[in-house]
Amino acid sequence: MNTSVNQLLRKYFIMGSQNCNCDPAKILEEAALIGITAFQFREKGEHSLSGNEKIKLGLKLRDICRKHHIPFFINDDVELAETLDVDGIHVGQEDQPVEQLRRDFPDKIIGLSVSNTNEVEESPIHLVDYVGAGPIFPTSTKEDAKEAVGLEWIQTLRSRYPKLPIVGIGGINTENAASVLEAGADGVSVISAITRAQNISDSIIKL
Ligand code: TZP
Ligand code: MG
Repeated sequence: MNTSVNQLLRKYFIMGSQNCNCDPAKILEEAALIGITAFQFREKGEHSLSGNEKIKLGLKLRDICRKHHIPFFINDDVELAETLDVDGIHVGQEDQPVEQLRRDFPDKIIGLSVSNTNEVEESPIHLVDYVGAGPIFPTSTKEDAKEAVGLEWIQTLRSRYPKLPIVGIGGINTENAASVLEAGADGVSVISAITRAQNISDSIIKL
């Protein structure tokens, strides 16, 4: 992949079937056509698929990404990372340790969620390719989301790590995306701003 990690974070779309009122493949096709820069398959929480159903959907979404040359990430699921031959893996603080991930997947893009200074200090930041910072704003998409940390969290991370690729997450929409970039993020990652958009194309263009 020729694009640098900070560039591919610019419009980072995350989705699982549980986030959709219609066919996820249809949503991803439109999003890919209009100009998302990365996609993460996050099949998680209430009403999410598992087993063969999850693999089947993952393969379908991965193929859409391949067709449009969009990097395909998996959330947390290391087994599926192999099966789907993903470009990258995103993990949270409670998931598989980054040290082990990096050993197992030396060439994949690895992203880690960080919500506060404590988590950053306890994490091997030098081993990850980017961090997901948030939740920046309140969100109801993730059932167990932590409390919103605000734009200050992006500013803090940026001043501490001038070169680290950072993507904001949580409650980001067409109205507030610019403030996340102004605070120092390389991009915005969104679920509902796309899956619940009245007009997906309009929404992506405005992000
Ligand atoms: N991690 C922190 S907040 C969040 C995740 C996966 C949910 C983001 O969803 P939305 O709809 O963009 O607020
Ligand atoms: Mg996780």
